[in-house]
Amino acid sequence: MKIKRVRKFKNDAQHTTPGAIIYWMSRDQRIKDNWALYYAQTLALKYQVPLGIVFSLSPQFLGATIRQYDFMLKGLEALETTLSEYEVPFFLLLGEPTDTIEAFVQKNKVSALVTDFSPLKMQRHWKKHLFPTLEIPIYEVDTHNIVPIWEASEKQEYAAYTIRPKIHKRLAYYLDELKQIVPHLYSWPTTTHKTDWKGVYETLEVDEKVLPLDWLVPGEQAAKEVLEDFIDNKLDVYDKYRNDPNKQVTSNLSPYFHFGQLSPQRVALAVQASNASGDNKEAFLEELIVRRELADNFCYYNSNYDNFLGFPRWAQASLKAHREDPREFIYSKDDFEKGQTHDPLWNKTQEDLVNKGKIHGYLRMYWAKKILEWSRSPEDAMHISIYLNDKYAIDGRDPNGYVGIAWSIGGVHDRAWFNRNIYGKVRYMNFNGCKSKFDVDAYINNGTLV
Ligand code: FAD
Ligand code: FO1
Repeated sequence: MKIKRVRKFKNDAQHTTPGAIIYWMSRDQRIKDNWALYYAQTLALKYQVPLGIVFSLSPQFLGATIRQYDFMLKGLEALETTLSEYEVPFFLLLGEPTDTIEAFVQKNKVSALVTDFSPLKMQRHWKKHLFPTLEIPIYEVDTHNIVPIWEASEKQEYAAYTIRPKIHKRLAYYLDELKQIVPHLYSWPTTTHKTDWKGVYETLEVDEKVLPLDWLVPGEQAAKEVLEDFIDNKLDVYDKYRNDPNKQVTSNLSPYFHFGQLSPQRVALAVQASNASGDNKEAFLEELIVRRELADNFCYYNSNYDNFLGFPRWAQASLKAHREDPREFIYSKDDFEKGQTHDPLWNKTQEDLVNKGKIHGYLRMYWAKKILEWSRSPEDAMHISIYLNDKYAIDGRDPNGYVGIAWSIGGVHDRAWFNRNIYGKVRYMNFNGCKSKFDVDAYINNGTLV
């Protein structure tokens, strides 16, 4: 394993006690292909101590509903079952990590903690408050990005063209074969119990009206099957049809990435090894690696990733200059949420978001840009888009989501276009543009995700 994937907090903290080592799992909820878990076991074997996985379940999380919690919890339940083959117990702690982890560490005399990486503010807030309270070695492992975020670039990148060469330069080194944990040699010192999964649902304080999805199966095994199906049946036409919502050739892997049920590095290796043509591999790997890791880069280096202040200066200035432009249509959050606009294409995208939990990638841009066009201000548009995406999308509250919305509304990672009403210099999209790309009527009448 490449050691620069790991960052140590408190460089002076030493392994002084023979206590167990824990992996505090958050973003990367999988056993296979998980560098953080692998590193935790490497340490535990070195110090000849037990190993455990701890997950701290918040009763609410950034507007998530039962749709996303159910996907996550079903994945974790399957993970707990598989983990029993490894002599590594799984502990689901109820509450915010800032309340649960320290108590767990004290009670179990934990000797070191390993965790995964996320660029988002909530996880950073947890770590900022928790880590100073722990007197043990703490390691953070980036097992989500192929090139660890702190290795890819030391600053916020302007666009794909600036990060691409940096990532490509390091790819041969970091895109190596993944390593797996083995059954652990040292047993957890106290009796451990299986999680009461039914009881866990009762602790949640989330909206239960947004129902779980029935077309997408959660968990590592399902993720593997979706990947295989993509490679066997879709990758070969990915480049040609990925922007056509009627063809549905995109991978639908984003929910699995979001919850860490699948490793992007595994997907990159599998795609590279496939028989697909070079163009298709290249088009897919550009999205999977460059665009996805660019989104993490933006959120990591710009804490305004979810608001107007995160937009580039040219976009802020031109959106400000067009703030008072008359709007032909203005809709409230409620109108948008109910899909009650004058535009049947937009209403259909919103219907997909609400009912299927996912809008086709090409139409996600149209969806957010029209929210800008039909809102009172870009700030309102950001707020409404993030609210809707995070409430209904199965892959919501992800760096890709914040950046996709900021790209659409605020020109993040894009260039200035010519000036126009409301949008200023932010790139415009319209209904006729969609008509020239795909059969809009067919999508409105029959569009489906699978
Ligand atoms: P595929 O085309 O199969 O792509 C494979 C993988 O590449 C994706 O799973 C994703 O990890 C990555 N990828 C693809 N497109 C992008 C992109 N534009 N930026 C960064 N990474 C990309 N993505 C989310 O994961 N969660 C979101 O909440 C989300 N919200 C978005 C909102 C808007 C307004 C926009 C414009 C984009 C959003 N995206 C989001 C990015 C992108 O649309 C999705 O990642 C993609 O549609 C997921 O479907 P897929 O897995 O079938 O994609
Ligand atoms: N991470 C946690 O560590 N604990 C949680 O309770 C938790 C809930 C949750 C709900 C919805 C969701 O979309 C994500 C959630 N995550 C949780 C975090 C998630 O796994 C990712 O780390 C971040 O969203 C960053 O991508």
